[in-house]
Amino acid sequence: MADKVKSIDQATIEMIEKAAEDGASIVFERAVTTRPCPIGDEGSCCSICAMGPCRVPLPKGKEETEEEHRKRKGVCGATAETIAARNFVRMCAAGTASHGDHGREVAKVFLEVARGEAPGFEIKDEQKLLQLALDMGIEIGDRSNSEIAVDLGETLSKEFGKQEGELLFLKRAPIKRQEIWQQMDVAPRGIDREVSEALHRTHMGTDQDYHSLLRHAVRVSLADGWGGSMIATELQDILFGTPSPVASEINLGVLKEDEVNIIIHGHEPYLAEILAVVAQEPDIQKYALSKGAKGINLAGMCCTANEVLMRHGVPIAGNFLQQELAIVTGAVEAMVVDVQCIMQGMAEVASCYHTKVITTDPRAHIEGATHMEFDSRNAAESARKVLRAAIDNFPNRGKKVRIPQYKNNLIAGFSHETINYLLGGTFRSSYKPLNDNIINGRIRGVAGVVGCNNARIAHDDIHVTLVKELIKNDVLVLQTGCAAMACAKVGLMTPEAASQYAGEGLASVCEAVGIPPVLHMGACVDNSRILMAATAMVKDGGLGDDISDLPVAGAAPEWMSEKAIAIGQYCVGSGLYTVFGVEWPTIGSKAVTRYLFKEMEEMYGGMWDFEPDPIKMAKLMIDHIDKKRKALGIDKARERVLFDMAMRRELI
Ligand code: SF4
Ligand code: MSK
Repeated sequence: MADKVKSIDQATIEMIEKAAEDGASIVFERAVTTRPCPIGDEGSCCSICAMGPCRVPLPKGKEETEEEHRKRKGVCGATAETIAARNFVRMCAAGTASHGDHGREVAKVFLEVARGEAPGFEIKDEQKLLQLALDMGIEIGDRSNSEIAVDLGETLSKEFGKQEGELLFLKRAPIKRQEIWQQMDVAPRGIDREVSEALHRTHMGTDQDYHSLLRHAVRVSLADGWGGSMIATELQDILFGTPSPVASEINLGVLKEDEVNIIIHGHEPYLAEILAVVAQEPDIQKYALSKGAKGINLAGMCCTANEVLMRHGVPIAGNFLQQELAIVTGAVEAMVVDVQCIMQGMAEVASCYHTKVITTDPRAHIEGATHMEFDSRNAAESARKVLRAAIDNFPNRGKKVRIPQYKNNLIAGFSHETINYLLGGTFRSSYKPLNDNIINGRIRGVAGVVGCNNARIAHDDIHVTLVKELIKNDVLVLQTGCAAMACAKVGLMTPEAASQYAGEGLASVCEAVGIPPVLHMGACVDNSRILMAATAMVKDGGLGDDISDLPVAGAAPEWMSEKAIAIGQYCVGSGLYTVFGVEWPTIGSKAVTRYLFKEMEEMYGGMWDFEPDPIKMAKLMIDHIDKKRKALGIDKARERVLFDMAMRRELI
């Protein structure tokens, strides 16, 4: 994409230019020099045994005949359908494994805290602890929080290795949804079991019917959304606090010229949580002063950023495609990383500047980085070591410092519980006011717009264009991940954005409640909050009896990771219409693509779609929302909506 726009974000554009001046090789350049493989792109390459790799691409430029289609086979006779479906299942399994391993680590730290073995942490949300314990059938009585927490941690830890039965959180879904999962035989048993079975099924010569493979793709992905991700979100909330609205800032302009800049990047929030606390210690502050800095400036990147933003208001330096660019500012003393979405290229970029890339997780090492392993049982000391290393690096800053002066305000912290409270008030916490405003047509529907950035397309462009189009059409938007950051950077996450960008109906509701038209719900694992919000909408009545009845749609317009595919598949398997942009990984098989895009709707009520153009994508989502409104018999209500002040006062 040499001649194409690389980003719509001015801070990013300036740093791409600076990288070229400084001779640093970055992702935007590699995306030009490393072209995508067209066969892998369509899911038509199999490399799971040493008789391959076998490539079975669609014929280019002409329709395939039956005879040609039958010839497309690997050495073992595997069809293009089997190959595309196997690749798809493996993506779902990798996504579930990643979120699952995150959830497992949270459960481990949670148990250490409950047992008094991790002195740096404590249980912050007692109410959520008790509520979740009750939901899980754990005795409360006059037992201490620690005793209850140990039982809860052990119960949820067992979800990973469980061999029989069903995941406990499936019971949170609407009854009708649970029945569909039973009928389709896709209710996951244990998180690890489904991942392991996915790898077995897709081993050479095992499951070779694409229907059966794709059914397991639902099962393993549900083990992400209603398993690993949900466990991570729930236990993190209890441990670190359930997010509530918090103001902060976003973009590379949050870095400070005269302070030690430390970026926390990755996904698991423990180290970031303790860094935020320890950075305030007088000794550490004094140490920073002794090295000539005016203070310590913590900023986040990717989903770790979302976690500490939601709970502490720590500013965000940028999203996925900005990680190397933060280093290019020349002002970052340490890039502290844990797991997932960390580009190896950062280590090479860092070698052009003074930045130390510090890996902290035993599961994720990077050649050329400094490894300083985080110890949850001695968290404060781990954090101090990292902070001292960053401070020691401050005097090494070179002359190549230039921080782009772009940042924007945002309000984040819209957990499922917070939305419930904001809409319903303290004594009647409920989604009913949201449902009522959907039924009366002021809000047309709800969209979840989530996922990554992708260097193959213009950074942030599709997110922002799509979300602006949705809110203009009175669709309330819920966001997580890097998608949320893209929209925050252009000011869509402030209450003022309602009057500026939203349609009259949505704006009137946002103004009455005092919320932005685009709500930040957290990190990628927090897409489980969107499942809970959808379930609450069903339970509070008036919008059907299943998630698939809701006027709701989902999208990951700039996706790139396997986790995004797992998220999409569990959304579809939970009844949601879900559109992806960039590229579609099964187009090498028409049958597999038809199964995902059409046949799944008959089975699960949700379906996949693909559209790279953001305006067309918005139209697809709005058409789906309108289709659901019609089925619910509420399509006429929107025509009657008028907004005088008296009506506005009655909105909530
Ligand atoms: Fe080729 Fe079959 Fe081996 Fe895949 S499993 S690489 S299609 S021979
Ligand atoms: S960090 S998974 S690039 S959203 Fe969750 Fe961003 Fe995608 Fe990683």
